[in-house]
Amino acid sequence: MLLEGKRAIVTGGSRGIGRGIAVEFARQGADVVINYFGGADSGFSRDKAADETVAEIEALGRKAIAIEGNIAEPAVSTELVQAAVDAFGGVDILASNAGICPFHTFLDMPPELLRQVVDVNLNGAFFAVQAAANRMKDQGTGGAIVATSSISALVGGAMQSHYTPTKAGVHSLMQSVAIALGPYGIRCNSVMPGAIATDINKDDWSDPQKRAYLDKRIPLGRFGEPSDVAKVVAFLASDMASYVTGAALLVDGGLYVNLQ
Ligand code: RM4
Repeated sequence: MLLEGKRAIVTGGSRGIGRGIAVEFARQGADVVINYFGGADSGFSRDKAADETVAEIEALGRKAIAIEGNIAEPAVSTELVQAAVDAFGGVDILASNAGICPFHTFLDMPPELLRQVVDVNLNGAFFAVQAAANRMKDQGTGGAIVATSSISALVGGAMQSHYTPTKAGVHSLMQSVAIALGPYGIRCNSVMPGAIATDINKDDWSDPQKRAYLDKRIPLGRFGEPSDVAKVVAFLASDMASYVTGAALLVDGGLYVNLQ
């Protein structure tokens, strides 16, 4: 029960790593507002994933609220904070996690696709952090922010030239806000997940050759699960990490260091 009585927001919290984080937060004793994207063009069955996540959290005996919205819109972050205040009385933890990676070749990258990825992954993180941090500052009791960066903040990807700069950006954002928010007792860190099997890379890794190659490259010998990342996020969000801020933690089974 690392997060007993804490009030958390998780963006991109209905599926993938975000869902893992939301459920782990609840398991550790927190109530959770999850944000999810279910717009008409999202291609995802809108209420199902969010409903399932809410049900999972409630089954753990915690409260959960699901709020639909594109995190690229600053108003969505304001709404998330308001929802946490109305339902739980405040915000202690933000997991800024919403992200997209529509794999695409570089030379013919459409400007609109680049803008969309930057808007969601980087600008969206900025807005969420800003809104949550203002509330935490007003509460006067500190807080913890953990962003989902990526191994892709450190290494490139031919099909991810729009995406990897946003993950480096999220890492950098956490470094800057760690300094800006330290005086308010708000800790800001990021996790850098490696190869975690979720919807975001389902198509990319449907190629058995690519999967077999990655399997070989990961020293721990397996792809990660959302829960592998979620446990680390919960740790960084908890008082166990009371003197950790501005840090980035790889959660990749050793993939990054396995260069040779
Ligand atoms: C990651 C990394 C993974 C990929 C995801 C979408 O940060 O590159 O391998 O599956 O992005």
